[in-house]
Amino acid sequence: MNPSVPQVTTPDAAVPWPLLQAPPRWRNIDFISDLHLQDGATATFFAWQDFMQTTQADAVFILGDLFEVWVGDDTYQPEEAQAIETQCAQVLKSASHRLEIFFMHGNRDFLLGAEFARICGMTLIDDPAVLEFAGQRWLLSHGDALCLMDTDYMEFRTQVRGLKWQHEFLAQPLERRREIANALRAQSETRKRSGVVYSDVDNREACNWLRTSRASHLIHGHTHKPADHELGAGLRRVVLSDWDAAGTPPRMEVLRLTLNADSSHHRAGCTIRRITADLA
Ligand SMILES: [Mn+2]
Repeated sequence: MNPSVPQVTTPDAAVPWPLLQAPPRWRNIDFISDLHLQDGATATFFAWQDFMQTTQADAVFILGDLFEVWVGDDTYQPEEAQAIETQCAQVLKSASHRLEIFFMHGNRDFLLGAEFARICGMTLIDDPAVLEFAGQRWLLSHGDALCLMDTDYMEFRTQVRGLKWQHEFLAQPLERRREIANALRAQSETRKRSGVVYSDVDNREACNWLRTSRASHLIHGHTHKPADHELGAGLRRVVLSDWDAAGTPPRMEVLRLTLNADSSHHRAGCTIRRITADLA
């Protein structure tokens, strides 16, 4: 067994989610989500590429929606050099030689499969997953599974995360899958324009998850509402920002955990910071 590779274990029956033990050599861990990369969004792609090439972190956790849409690993055609899938695969693969990359599915890219992850040199992790770092537990999630008030979406989510739906969807020709995905995105755009108020993460359920995993912090994305919420009883919900490097002001934020210089992994001690990607 290679001790430099993080081990995924389930240490006790009480915690139903995978536990990821950070190796002792990790000093910095970066979290990003909701980049929504797609053909044409070049400013955000280049900002992210720079970040992946230069970050000082030992590990990068991508907590979902790296891609705006993912309709199957066969969208990756390496001979299509300009396609977003090809460009991202190159960035991930080259970064994976100097740091660990973990990928959690978002609601846009939940069909990203083991084969593409392998090509990119990244490790797929479940949603949620528990990370042990700096003597603490950190609960990681994309966040959409916690938006309980949006009952329509929760129903849709249950359906599309099921094996039967995924099997049937992936059996369709690529062009048909792209059409379906475009129709779904158009529907979601119409809903957005109609001024519908998007439901947020349910704090009570977030607390339940935190207590179940015996973690103090939940780190998630999805809502595009970066904030640090105090949930009481020492529990916190830390929300990542989405990325838009062409926005005013540009959004390209990284959440970084840094082990305090005087602490070992067995004693609590790390700082949480939000930094812009070009300073990571
Ligand atoms: Mn999302």
